[in-house]
Amino acid sequence: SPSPPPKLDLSLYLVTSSSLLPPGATLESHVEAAIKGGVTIVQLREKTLDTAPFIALGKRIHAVTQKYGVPLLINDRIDVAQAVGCEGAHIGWDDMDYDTARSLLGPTAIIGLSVSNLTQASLAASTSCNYLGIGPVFSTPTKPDASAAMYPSGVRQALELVSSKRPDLPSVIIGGIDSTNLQSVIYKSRPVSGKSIAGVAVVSAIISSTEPEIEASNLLSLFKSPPPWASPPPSQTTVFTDFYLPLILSKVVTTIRAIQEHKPLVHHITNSVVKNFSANVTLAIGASPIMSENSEEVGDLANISPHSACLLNMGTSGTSDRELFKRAIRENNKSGKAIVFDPVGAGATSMRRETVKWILDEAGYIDVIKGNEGEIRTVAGQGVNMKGVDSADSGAGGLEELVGVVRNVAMQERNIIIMTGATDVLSDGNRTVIIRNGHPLQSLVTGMGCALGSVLSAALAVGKDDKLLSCLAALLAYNIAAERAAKKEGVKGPGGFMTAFLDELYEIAETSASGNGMWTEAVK
Ligand code: 3NM
Ligand code: MG
Repeated sequence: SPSPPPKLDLSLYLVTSSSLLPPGATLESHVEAAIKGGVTIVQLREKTLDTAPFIALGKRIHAVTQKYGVPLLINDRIDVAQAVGCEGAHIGWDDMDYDTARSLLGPTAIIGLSVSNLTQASLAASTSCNYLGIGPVFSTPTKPDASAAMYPSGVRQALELVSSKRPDLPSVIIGGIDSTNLQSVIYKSRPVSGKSIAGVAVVSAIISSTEPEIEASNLLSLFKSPPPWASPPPSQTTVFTDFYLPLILSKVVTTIRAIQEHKPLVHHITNSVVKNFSANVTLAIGASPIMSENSEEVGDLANISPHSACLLNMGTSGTSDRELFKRAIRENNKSGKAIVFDPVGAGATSMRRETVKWILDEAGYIDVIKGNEGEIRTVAGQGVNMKGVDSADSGAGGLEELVGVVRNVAMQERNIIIMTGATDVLSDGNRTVIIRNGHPLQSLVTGMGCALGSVLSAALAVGKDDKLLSCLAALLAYNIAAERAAKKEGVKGPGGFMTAFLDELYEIAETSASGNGMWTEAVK
């Protein structure tokens, strides 16, 4: 009996566009090289070809794909697919309807449908099509007339909807994907439950490349490997109780000891108000600060040491420097170094709101976002009125509501969210911790909030195994240093408090390193 058709492998899906080939290249040789590099399925998408040359090209490309056992699909044109005799077709919403296409191509043809929004996702999942192409993830010059960008958050919603209707239906994502953003898109689009992405579809990343085989091989290996920043997800949802306190306190000590041992580099891209204080805080905890806003060196800084992290603070003029932000995020993503993002004054102006949205949607993966209530609400997409960049801490909806906001954003961004205030809330989406340590004087010293980012970065630079616990350790050390400083003899206000705080942070670092007991204060 004939062997069953091979399982559909969508891992690396090449969509063609002859007009984007580099000078001198032919589509046949380019497709062949890409298949050698790892392309698992090919779609011939040639929008400007007349019927006869389209069929002729289809036959030539089919000869290539058949040599490697890779399926060939035709975009839009069911008649061309029939004439070529290839494995199927990909159709959009302006093309022939699915049922007619299926009846013409027969039950064994591979038919894929485009999905650009939730309505289409729902309709497509109610057909018996073989796969979905979800996109555009980002807006792309390759398809200027495409629908609005969905971004990873929109892709995830579509995947969740599809999973609930047709759990067996695989999806690929398309639109603006290349080797610099592939892993963060996959990571952030992963549905909370249900089926993950079956593959990535690209046009320009491979077609415009002068090294299609190398490019395809690189894209496939990026798709197949976990991203460098990923830590294994916690095995279960944990409610921290006092039962965990000894574990947490020992984590504080080991984290600070590791900072002392490795002296991690904290690359600050931060605002001009807090540079000096942040550098001093970084030194006091035992790490090594560098302040640089030069995009030429962010790559070197991300690779200079096995222990480093990058703090991105959106204050003052840095806000508009998207090129710098993007390079810093992507370089640190690539080397698996943590990025801490402080969306200072996020809700204050439309420029800041847009920058935050762009960072989350497009720039790459952010490990930790730390901000006050107004800033985190802005990150959550809630409209908030912020007058300045000082902490708001209104707690308008009560603690339970704040916890909900923090947990939801963490779940959505697949990262850690820290909302600071008189009560700090941190969550990785699964585990949520509420901390009440600290002192009111903290809000009277400028840079106290920003410099927490420095200590978080230092902790993450040495503790990637459980990032939530590393952040918790940093937050506790920071707030308990503040409590001790405020109680210190002679501290009458913000000025004395500021210098006493640096001393106490230093003291905590030193005593942790020497293994002396330190936690006589209650963790609240
Ligand atoms: N379809 P590139 S986006 C062919 O959203 C195509 O359905 C899209 O090209 C969709 O990889 C797109 O060069 C173009 O960005 C993707
Ligand atoms: Mg179409």
